[in-house]
Amino acid sequence: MVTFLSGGTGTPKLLRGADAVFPPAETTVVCNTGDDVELGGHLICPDVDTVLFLGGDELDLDTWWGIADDSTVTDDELHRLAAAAGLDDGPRYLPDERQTAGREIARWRRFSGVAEFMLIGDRDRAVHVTRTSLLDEGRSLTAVTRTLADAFETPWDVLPMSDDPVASIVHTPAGPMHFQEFWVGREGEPTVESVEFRGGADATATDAVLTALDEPVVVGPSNPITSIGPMVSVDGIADALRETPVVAVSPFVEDRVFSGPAAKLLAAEGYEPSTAGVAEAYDFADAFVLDGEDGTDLDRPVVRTDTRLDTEVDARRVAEACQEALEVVA
Ligand code: FO1
Repeated sequence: MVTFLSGGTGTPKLLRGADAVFPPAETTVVCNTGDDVELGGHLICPDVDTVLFLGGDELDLDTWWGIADDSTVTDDELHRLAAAAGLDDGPRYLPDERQTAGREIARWRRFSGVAEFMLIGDRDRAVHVTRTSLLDEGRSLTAVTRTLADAFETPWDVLPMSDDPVASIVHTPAGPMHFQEFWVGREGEPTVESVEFRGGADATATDAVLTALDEPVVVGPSNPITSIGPMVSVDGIADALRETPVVAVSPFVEDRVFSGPAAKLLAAEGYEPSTAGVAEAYDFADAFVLDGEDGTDLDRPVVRTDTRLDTEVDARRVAEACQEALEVVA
């Protein structure tokens, strides 16, 4: 058995070719939910959904989010209506008092659906309507995620990191904003002063997550701050990671990042934006998989390979390196 910790791109790219090394029936994927937002009343869980859609062979592999070839009829109409009504485009974060009203799981991440600032495809939206409706019927996010995984025939056991709300809030000179507002709405441009995982101190890990973390863990080349950081902020998860063998794949080659805002966010949190900074942030990791061109000298065992993840063949190679590293520390 093995457990992967996943954000929205790096770890899913690794999972795409990991099945030859880590059989899906023996694999659990714990997904970040700090990126989740409620948009127009529907809860969107981008990192969970990327894993669900990947496992169901439905993921848009150009963007690594959303469903391939999805239509956008509703999104188009939302924008047409807003323009016709003279309503400004988003992100339209709801007033503070609305952030803690309504369903608890959506705290601190509630946006109006007027001219929605994230592109939601029609089939994708059906997932959010189903998820939100099942939550409103009284099911936990863990139970709903498993139901959706069944519907997509996702081969892994897919778990949200917690059933409690944890919102990744980026602090900028212009004030705090949710990660999705920073990343999608403002194209990752604002200066980042710090990142807060609001709710993390009060959130607990589910029994399902704690059971999964009894197994050896692979942290894919995810963003250490906004993909893995929210998980580590949840009560019980950091302790569980310290107790089990953990191998982490660096999302950097020395100080070159493969993609995304990892460098900016690491620097904002006081870490060097590099493999060395990732190793410092991951004090719970027992070994690392680094790129063959990454000469960083770490204080823990290292397996080197070409860590590009452009194809399934790449992913299999990196998965094999993860297995080799786990054998060293397990
Ligand atoms: N990313 C974008 O850059 N633009 C979008 O409009 C967008 C919409 C979107 C809708 C559903 C979903 O599950 C993900 C979506 N993403 C979009 C990706 C998302 O913002 C991030 O890449 C992840 O949260 C990071 O893991």
